Amino acid sequence: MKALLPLALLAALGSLQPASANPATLYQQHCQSCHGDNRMGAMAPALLPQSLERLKPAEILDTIRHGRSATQMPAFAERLADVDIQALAGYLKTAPEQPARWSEADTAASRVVYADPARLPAKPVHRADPQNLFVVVEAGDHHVSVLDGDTLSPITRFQSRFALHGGPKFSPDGRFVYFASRDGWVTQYDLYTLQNVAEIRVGLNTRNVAVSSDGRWVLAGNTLPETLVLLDANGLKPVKTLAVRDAAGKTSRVSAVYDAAPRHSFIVALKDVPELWEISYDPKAARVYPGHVHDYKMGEALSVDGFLNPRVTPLDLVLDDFFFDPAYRHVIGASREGRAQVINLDIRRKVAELPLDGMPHLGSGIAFEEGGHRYMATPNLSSGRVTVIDLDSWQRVKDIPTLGPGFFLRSHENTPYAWVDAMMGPKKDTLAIIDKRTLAVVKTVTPRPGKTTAHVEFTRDGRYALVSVMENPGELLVLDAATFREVKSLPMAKPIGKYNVFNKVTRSEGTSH
Ligand code: DHE
Repeated sequence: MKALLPLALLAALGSLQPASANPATLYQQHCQSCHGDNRMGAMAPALLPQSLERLKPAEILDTIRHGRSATQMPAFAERLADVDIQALAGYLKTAPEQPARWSEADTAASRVVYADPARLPAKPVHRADPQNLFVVVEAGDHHVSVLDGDTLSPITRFQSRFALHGGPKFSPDGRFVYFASRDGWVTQYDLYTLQNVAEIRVGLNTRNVAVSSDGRWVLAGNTLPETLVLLDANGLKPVKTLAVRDAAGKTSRVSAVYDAAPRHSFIVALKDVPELWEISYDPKAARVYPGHVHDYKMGEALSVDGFLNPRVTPLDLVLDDFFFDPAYRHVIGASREGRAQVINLDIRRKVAELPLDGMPHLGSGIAFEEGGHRYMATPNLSSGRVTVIDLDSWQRVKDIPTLGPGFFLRSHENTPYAWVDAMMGPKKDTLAIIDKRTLAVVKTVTPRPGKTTAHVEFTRDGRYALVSVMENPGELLVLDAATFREVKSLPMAKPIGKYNVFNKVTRSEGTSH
């Protein structure tokens, strides 16, 4: 008969956990050589709480235990006790002992030039139409594929920085494409010679970049540190860094930066203060008030050069997701709490409130004309419907029911249809096809049952829709835009976004800019 241990002793034994080693020491011994001093990133990505906020604790544990395939991240399950792995995972979610800093000098020192922009050949080294290339971001193994848009076949594939996010942006002639990675790297890539031109790390955590419509500037918006970094678009030399703060000195993370081509300016959305900034890159820009617009008193001289300096529009709440009307005169902004407003960028005031309650994903909205009216349509992140708004009256015209909350909506001038996913809900494998003339769903397609299918971009002529099966291994599907039938599939590693040079540089109204 087994001896029974007293209950109190059993309880005490159960609460005894083997002690873990000091996680800071574990980090130095096992992680620092790749992930950098103070966890700021080196040849491997930064491991700061801000860099890891999109990962669930179980995913962090899994990566430490089993490594990451197709990268140099090894598995530690055999090398470290599980209690040490857990301590390390917890440690990575806490702020580092030394606050993470990234200065202008760090930015300047990080710049790498791979090819002298002045010596690049004038013509492409490939035979594809340079205006009809697609750039596809593959998140599964951090690569980018470049496709010939006529034959829809790959012409090259190259490794990118870790975790590219947001749309890559193109120079006005479509020759260069600029990528931003979540951990601060900006890359200029030449689509003629299929090589990197330059790279620079502008911060520790970056939202996105915008390229000026005159092709001279790249503006990067950061959340860590809270800065905007202006770069020369030809070679990525840093030009200036702006600290992002309000009149009272409260700093703000940047939510996103946009190029407002007709205004010759960048628009900057802020995450933590109710302001919208506009930075003109027109050399003839009117002078602006020095410091902050809140301090401005009528009659005072406007004494700072308006060129490349911010002009502030005060808001009555923080808006951080935006849709611009085609003329870039108005911007519809949505707050995290689900309120939406229309701001006129000329008079710098709110001109309408919009009843949008499904968490609209305005950044993915599209504009179109129908029956003499100008509309915009947006998917909703918390509700299965596409909301259509009349751009003249700022009225909600219709909510089109779909099979679930969606992330991306896309169309093209040459198709009567707009395509939306339902990737934020259980029907993540479906795409609803909406007729822009009747504002009704005409077809729902499920090309790969059970697999997340989203983000459509059309070919230059609007004949085919390219869709991502966002799995690893995943696929890039080509569907006929009129019959909705599949015509081709290319294997890819979790393709996310794809971007057609022509649609982007001509600012097709059915896609993002
Ligand atoms: Fe994005 C664009 C914000 C999560 C894929 N995303 C953008 C833009 C913003 C934004 C502001 C527009 C910038 C631009 O294109 O220059 N995204 C956010 C978020 O705030 C959010 C919800 C959370 C976050 O931590 O950032 C978020 N985004 C995601 C994803 O989970 C997606 C699906 C996968 C990923 O790679 O992270 C994702 N976002 C994208 C893509 C674009 C994008 C593919 C560009 C769309 C385009 O067609 O231009």
